[in-house]
Order: sequence, then C-alpha cells, then structure tokens
Amino acid sequence: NAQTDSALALEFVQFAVESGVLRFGEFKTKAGRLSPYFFNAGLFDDGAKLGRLAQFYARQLLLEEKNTGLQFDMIFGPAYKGIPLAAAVSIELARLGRNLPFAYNRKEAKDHGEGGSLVGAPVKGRVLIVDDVMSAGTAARESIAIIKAAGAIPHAVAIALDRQEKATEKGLDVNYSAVQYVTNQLGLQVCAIARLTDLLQYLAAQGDASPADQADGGSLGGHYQA
Ligand code: OMP
Repeated sequence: NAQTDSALALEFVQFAVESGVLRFGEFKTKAGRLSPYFFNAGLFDDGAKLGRLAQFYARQLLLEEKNTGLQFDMIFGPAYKGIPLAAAVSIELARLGRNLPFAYNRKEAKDHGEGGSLVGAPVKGRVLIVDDVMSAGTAARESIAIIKAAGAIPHAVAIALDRQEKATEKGLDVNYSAVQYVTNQLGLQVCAIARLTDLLQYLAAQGDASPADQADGGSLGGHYQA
C-alpha cells in the first residue's frame, strides 16, 4: 500500500502549507492526542484551491490504478468535510474521462421529501470513500459502516493526508497504524496523497529543523506508527 509518489506528495505538502491548510503549533486531535501540526482541509476555501486539491486526489488515484490495479464503481463523500471533496474529485475524474456515480450522507436523517440519510447515486458496487485525513481511523470505520448498511462494498479510501498514527479500538491505542488496520483487518486499499513522513521530508528540505525535530515519536505523544 505504500504507493505514495514522493514528488507528488512533496508538491502537495507545499500546496497545503501555502494555502494555510497545514499549520504548526499545538493542537489536539479528535482522538484527544496532542499534535505539533494540524491539517484543516476546510481551508481549501476557494474554487481554485478546491480544483487543485481535486487534481492531486485524481493524480494519486490514477497512480494507484496503474501500480495496483485499483478499480471502483462509485464515489462516496462522508458528511461533512468529505462531501465537497468527493464532489470535486468526481468532477475531476469525469474531466479525465472517468465519469462515476457519486453519493454522500447527511448526519441527521430526514423524515420528509426524499427521506433517508443518503443523497445522490444509489450506493452499490465497489465504493471509494473520499475523505480528508486519517488519524486513528475512526472516521474511516464510520464511512465503512454506512456503505455496508447500504448493501455496498467499501473498497478503498482516498485521503489527502495519512498522519501515520496508531489505530484505536474501544478508545485505546493499539500497536498498529490506522492504515494497517483499515487495510489488513477491514480489507480496504488506502490511497494517501501524502503522509507524515512526506511532511517531515518537506520540512527538512526547507531547512526548518524545529518542527521536524519535534515531530518524532515522543512529541507526537507516542501515537506515531510508521
Ligand atoms: P480519525 O477519525 O481519528 O482517523 O481522524 C480523522 C479526522 O480528524 C478527520 O476527518 C478530521 O475531521 C480530523 N483531523 C483533521 O482534519 N486534521 C488533522 O490534522 C487531524 C485530525 C484529527 O482530529 O485527528
């Protein structure tokens, strides 16, 4: 699964830093972990940035297709942040000649109108989940459950950034990464445009030693899992 292309990854990290999406400081993640950096995909907040972001996802997906034979029948964007991402990636893939059905969920089920909590194309076949970041893997597990409940096959997850952190089970850290968990135990292919190691490489190349020095296993609170 280590299909990350390092030139593409470094180009992407630079784009994220320049867009203010990737920031350094002191943050707490959803899993309650302290982190010296945070990736806020909500700050790809104009049409040009969103379009460029979609191009990175599409390039990564085509690379996975070439290297691993990745195939999928439709695209799913989990609420909320996955919705514009999956929409933008769907548009970009169609532009590249791969037009596929697209769906997303709402967080609150609707009791009138079309009803249900899924919107868009029928969720069936091999589904690609498009989301922003994987940390402990909780968001991926939730999307997988939604797709299974719809009777479809969760097949792959495309993310912009793999933080390379430990998975959690019942709220506790385990000794393998979230990506390993999703890949080996849940059977999905994980496609990340960039990973923490690419971010560290980018920082080292910038000659900005401090965040890279900080971002070792220790200051990542022991959650880093290569
Ligand atoms: P997990 O569910 O633990 O894998 O965390 C993934 C989610 O955490 C993402 O979908 C975001 O909502 C959020 N997140 C970020 O957006 N950027 C980060 O750098 C870190 C997190 C996070 O809270 O872990």
